[in-house]
Amino acid sequence: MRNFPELIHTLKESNNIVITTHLIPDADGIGSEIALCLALKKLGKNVICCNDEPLLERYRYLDPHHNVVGHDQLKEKFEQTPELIVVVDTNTIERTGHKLTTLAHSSGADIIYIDHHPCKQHGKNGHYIDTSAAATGQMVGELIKEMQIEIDPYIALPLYTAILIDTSSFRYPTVTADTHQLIAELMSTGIKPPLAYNGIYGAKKIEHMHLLGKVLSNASLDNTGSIAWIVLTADELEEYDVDIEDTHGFINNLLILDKVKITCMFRDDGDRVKVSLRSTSGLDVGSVAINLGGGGHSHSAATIIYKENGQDLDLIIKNVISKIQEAVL
Ligand SMILES: [Mn+2]
Repeated sequence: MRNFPELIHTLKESNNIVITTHLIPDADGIGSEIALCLALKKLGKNVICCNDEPLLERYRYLDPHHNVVGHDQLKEKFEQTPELIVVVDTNTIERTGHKLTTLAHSSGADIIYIDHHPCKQHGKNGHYIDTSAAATGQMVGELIKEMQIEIDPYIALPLYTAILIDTSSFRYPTVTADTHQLIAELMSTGIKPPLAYNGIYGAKKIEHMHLLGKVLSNASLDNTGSIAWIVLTADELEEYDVDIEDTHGFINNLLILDKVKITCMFRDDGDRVKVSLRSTSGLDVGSVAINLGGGGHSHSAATIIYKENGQDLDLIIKNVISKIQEAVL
């Protein structure tokens, strides 16, 4: 729900502002917070991005002015008590981690959520929740435009990257003409796609490719040919020395299969299995994930299944695939 006037009023009335995002942040969370931070600085605000942990090396190109700190560095850079905490790309304070949750409670700051995930805050005054938005980065871009703050290349690159990553390179049904309109405006500041694309997708190690090759060579298809899946184990991650973060995109490789409507990735962590789901067909994997105890968007969702009662990985896969078949085919 776009409630720009109230949101903009709150932003303009506040001076000491902390922007944060969810734990283990992705480029949408990080890009959105950096862009909003730079925009609010142009209004003369005392503002900083503070996450549970410092920025990972791979995202530093988005933050040349060092506006993002980990919570433990906050005091050095930001002495004031925040009046306002803006949470982007998630919609509960708990998802920002216990350090930020404690800060929110102890400071007594107001909290605003800017997010595109389905949630309880939907429709509540003051927050900016749009579950149809392709990325939080798109929402932040539209907010910055509505505030008539000039978008410069330092704001444009994190927003471009946020939208690129959350749409898996513009391939989901959530991508609209408005998305591309904003992308055009971002590019007109002079930023170039390779900078974002290579920063996110073009910085892998050779071990990453070897693991991807192994995982893809064992990809499976159900008997209808419309559901494809891959399996990744914690042992393989260790063996190939690949970061979990680097494996999130593995599932996207399945989306190129002819007639495939839904793709899954099962990551066996030992005592539990993380199940990621993607859809490029308009079929709703979000409700499938909810049925399995998880959640997410209609095109991208996930859940975690614990190996209780002796359930092994094969049984979990079989159950999940048949649940998907029942739900959407
Ligand atoms: Mn997002």
